[in-house]
Amino acid sequence: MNGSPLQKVRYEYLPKLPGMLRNGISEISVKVGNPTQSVADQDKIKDLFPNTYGKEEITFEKGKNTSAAKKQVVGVILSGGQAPGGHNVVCGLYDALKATDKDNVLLGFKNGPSGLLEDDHIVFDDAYINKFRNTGGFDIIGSGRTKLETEEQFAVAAEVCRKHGITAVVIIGGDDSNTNAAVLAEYFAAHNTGVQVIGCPKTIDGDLKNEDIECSFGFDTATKTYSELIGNIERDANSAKKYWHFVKVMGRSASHVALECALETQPNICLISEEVAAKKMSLSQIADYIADSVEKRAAKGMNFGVAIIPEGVVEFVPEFSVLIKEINELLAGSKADAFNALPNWKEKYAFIEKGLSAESMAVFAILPEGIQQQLFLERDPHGNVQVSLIESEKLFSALVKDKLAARKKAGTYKGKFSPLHHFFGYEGRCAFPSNFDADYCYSLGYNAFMLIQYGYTGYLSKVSNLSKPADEWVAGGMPITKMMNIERRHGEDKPVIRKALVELDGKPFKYFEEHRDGWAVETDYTYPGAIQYFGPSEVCDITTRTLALEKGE
Ligand code: FBP
Repeated sequence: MNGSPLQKVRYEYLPKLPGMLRNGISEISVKVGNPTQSVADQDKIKDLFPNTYGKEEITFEKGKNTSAAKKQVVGVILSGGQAPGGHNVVCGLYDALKATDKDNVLLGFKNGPSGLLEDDHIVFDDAYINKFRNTGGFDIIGSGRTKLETEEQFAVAAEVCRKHGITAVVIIGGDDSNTNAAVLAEYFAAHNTGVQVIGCPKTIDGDLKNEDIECSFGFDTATKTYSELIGNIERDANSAKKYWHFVKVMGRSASHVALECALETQPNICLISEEVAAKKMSLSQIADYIADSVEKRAAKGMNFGVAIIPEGVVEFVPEFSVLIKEINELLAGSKADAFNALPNWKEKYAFIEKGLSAESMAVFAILPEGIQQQLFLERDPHGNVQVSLIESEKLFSALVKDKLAARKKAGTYKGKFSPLHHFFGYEGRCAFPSNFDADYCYSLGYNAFMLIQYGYTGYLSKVSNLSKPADEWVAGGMPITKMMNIERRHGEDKPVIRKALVELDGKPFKYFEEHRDGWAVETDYTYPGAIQYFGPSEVCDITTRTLALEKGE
């Protein structure tokens, strides 16, 4: 088989399953737990999911397999952004399906949910699957962000399933995709299609987590990859002693990725968006907070440092989100054409000055020109500012530079400030999965098939006790409706899985809060190094600091 040396040996890696799934398909029985109810808005969710609501939590255990013998034709979909380990979910699903009956069939719908709607699929076989074992990426079938959410789409999906005799669909995705998996399961049940739907929790962002999902897959590998890079940068900073590095990390709105990287690397600064919102911090206050560290370190002769900036932070700065709303309003509909027709930035600036409130203009005016222009140029198909494209690492370093210039004038600061900028996101999403993600994902896929085989629908493949060695992991399933509540989305009440932001009273943040003042002025960097695939278990199999702290370890 072709590939790099690591790729070849990773093909051979045998992922570890939870103890109760290790004795072969014939030795997996089901323990049915208590009926469940949704985390909030029980009556409304029950009304919306009459066929799938309130089902029992289930756990697999060692015992005689009592599931009915039935030929299974399963379709699998990868949905949304890439996350390391996705291939192994497919491999685990395939292996369990084939071990149950070699005539079972696994179809992979290509390029995300649209593959199901367009009936664009491949049929997996050993030769194809084996090329993807324990590798990163989603290129086994591709992924996409089409949402499966309308009745028309569900009807098309039902027809595609009928055509191929599909008995179950597995959707591997984040909170939205799993919400949609629950809605699809309900539709299939209500229309007596006989097609089951099972979800699997994916996203590097770590924001699909709750009392049932300890972590989404991919978070471990992505944060280890970013932490390796941040650690390397810290060592460079501590060697050269001349740059301040501003590192933006992916993670969308939540700051789980930034926090985990901070716990792994002990940088001088790490912003946490959820704290910025809770304290209603302004851009100027954030800049002062960072400048304080720069100044204190400079006073000790350390004109270098590392600051981690979470991708979504600017959305959490109250004055900035007002500014964004006003800009969206300013360019709504045909007003955008009038703006775009203006010949140069000077005239555009005058247009903006006229249209924004005095408060928002004051915020706009302190932004570096590059960022000001980004706010007006990078717009989504609805004409809204694409906040995720804002180069917040450059924004904050520019604001800090201004603060330091003022402090220099006042005579309080005498150092040198040379900032460098980095954005780590795509670098981590397709890394070779860590042993943890390789094992977790394979288990999720294997387990998803057991849920199918035992006839469950509207369930999420659940593997828990993850901070312990894999043989102590607990495999089972949870009705997705249990994780749902009603939220306002696009002006309508919708049943959704709640996004998990960083909890400011949670143990990971508390640990960070306790230590960060020291990290800000000292140089207490830790260097995680590259992910290790072979070697002692305490080096190779350990998962995140976040999970360890959450579990009180
Ligand atoms: P998911 O939520 O789909 O898992 O995607 C995560 C993510 O990597 C975010 O961290 C990031 O903001 C976004 O995807 C980037 O999206 P795209 O791949 O479309 O550039």
